[in-house]
Amino acid sequence: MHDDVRDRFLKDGFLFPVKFLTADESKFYGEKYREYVKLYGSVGKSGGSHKRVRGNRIFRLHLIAKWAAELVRHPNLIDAVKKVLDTDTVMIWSSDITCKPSSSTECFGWHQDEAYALLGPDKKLCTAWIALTDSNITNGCVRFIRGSNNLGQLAHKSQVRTPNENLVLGQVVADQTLVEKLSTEVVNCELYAGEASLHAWRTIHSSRPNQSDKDRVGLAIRYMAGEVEPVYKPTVVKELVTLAAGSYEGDDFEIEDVPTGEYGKPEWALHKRSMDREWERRKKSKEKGLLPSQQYENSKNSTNNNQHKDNKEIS
Ligand SMILES: O=C(O)CCC(=O)C(=O)O
Repeated sequence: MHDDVRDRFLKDGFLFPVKFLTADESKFYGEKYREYVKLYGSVGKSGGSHKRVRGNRIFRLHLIAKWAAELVRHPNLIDAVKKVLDTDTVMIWSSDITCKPSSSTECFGWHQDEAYALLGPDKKLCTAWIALTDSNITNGCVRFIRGSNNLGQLAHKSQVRTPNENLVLGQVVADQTLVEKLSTEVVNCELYAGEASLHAWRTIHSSRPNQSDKDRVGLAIRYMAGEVEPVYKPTVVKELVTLAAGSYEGDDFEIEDVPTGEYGKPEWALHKRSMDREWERRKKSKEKGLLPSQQYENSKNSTNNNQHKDNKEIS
């Protein structure tokens, strides 16, 4: 059974639906999320009455509320993660709320999560996407390319938002022809609220705009096994991570405390410490030119320079 689940995950690059919550639990977590938005959400600069959480409040919800800390440690979910990562130690590198408001043009371009994290080995990391509302074709569910996790690490380029493509993330797979070639392997990950999907670190995925009249909301949790390390050593910045199962013997990460309350001073302080560290890591990685999109630009420039040099020599 254990091997069967992992084999399928390694072959396809995803697993769903993972039905890990009871109906009551699903209702409880949905209500908790809506309460969080009521308390900490805000309307956008352009006005309107639609509230959503923004900025740092999108991230690491599991540090600011006991209910979220329990959700990301749900035994059924952790069991599934242990199977696909083949590990007893499960840590959480980050978590983020992905809310697509009703009738919004927001979408995600085709990407591998690996392009955003600079962590490895890839088979020891995965994303769990928990549906806090139903997620389907109409409201822009996540889409996976079957088997793309076995294509290796792909170059990513930066892509800016345009009126036609309101991209939430700034990096997409550079070789869009490859993505088009694989269009027959695209699988829509439709989920009911309370279900989850798991996808591999190198699975190419994206999602389309929400064309429904209700928000589509997920909580994406980045899980990793105990042996995961930053790709670049010495570590750019030692990040804070959550221990969800087992024990951590390494020295690359610092383990975060577990929140005991809900949105109190100690919880927000815990959250701020981790977020500050994360932003420092993002800033320093960018300064050092380590982002995949920066490396892609550099490799393009050096190819151009070499071509230029070769031309010169020829003439
Ligand atoms: O929520 C979405 O539509 C996409 C999320 C995503 O790309 C991710 O969680 O890795």
